[in-house]
Amino acid sequence: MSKPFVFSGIQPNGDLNIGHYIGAIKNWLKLQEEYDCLYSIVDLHAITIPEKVKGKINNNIYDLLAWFLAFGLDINKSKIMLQSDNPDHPYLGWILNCFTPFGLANRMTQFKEKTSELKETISCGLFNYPILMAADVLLYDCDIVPVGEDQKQHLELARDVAQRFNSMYEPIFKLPEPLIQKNGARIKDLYHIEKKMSKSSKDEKGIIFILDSKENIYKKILKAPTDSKNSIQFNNQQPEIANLLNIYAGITDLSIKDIEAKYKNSDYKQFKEDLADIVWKFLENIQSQYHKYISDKSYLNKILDEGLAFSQAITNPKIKQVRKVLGISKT
Ligand code: AQP
Repeated sequence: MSKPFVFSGIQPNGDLNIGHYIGAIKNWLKLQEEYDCLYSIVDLHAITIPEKVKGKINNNIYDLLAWFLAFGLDINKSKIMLQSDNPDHPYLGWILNCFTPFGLANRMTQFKEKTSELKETISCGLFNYPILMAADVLLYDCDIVPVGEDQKQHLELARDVAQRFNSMYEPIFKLPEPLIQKNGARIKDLYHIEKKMSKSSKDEKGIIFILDSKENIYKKILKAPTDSKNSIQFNNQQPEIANLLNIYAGITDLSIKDIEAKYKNSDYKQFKEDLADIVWKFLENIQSQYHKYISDKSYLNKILDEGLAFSQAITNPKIKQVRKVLGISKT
């Protein structure tokens, strides 16, 4: 492989929102122009909270794939694979479990947050999820892993585990670098500004879904809470306006400075109306692309088959190498 390798994934555990586009997929589109990219629908991660995906995961998988294509992932540049199609992922995941000190895994803040939310129903799979993520990236000798702020700690764990394996056996794993987008890295819920827009949000009025109707988009944006300053400025004292500016910048590619200058003499109403127009025009086009792709299941299956073949061509030899180094293969 001549170019640096990129791996990233999204869980098929709910409907995508504008945050997933601005924080993840938009970045993927740029990366596919420069790097060898493999994007994954990480369904083995999605089942770590089985009650959330029960009876829906199959549809979610195809939806996610159709959204990827609708946003512009180009299968001539990027490959897309379904994580559970390739058993090398959980295979290496198990091996890396054995190389992960419990104390290290037990430090993951995301698990602690989820524990307080899910209480006694929380699964061991969710505890081990960062180790499966380590396997996802280490299998491919990835150079770059685009992640959100909240995944940074998991990528550090992947590096620690790789280092532990490398120093104990042989240096066969490459240490991946995280790539975190600066602006718009985290789009917040319009109503709960302290939380990110998320698939698991229970209150839908603060989430702009990719498949939202025009009416809903206008309603959500125009009614989004703001402060009383009536000044369109990006700062910590105005988190709601800062969030709307991030969405505006994320969709238009204008800089925050340029948007602030454009709305220097405008009120919130004008700004929100323009933002609703911009978001709807963007999503209207994505939605029509999505409907085209989702109706062609054989095409979607073909993409996943190609993604699997591409992925296994890399991971099968890697697993062979891991087994050999560990001494668990036939001699
Ligand atoms: N609100 C957001 N703003 C910016 N980026 C976001 N991402 C998610 N929400 C936002 C990024 O999208 C990718 C999705 O990864 P994931 O599906 O593995 O899980 P996640 O980050 O946990 O997404 P959700 O929606 O919050 O799912 P739940 O509710 O299941 O936890 C990642 O790159 C993420 O940073």
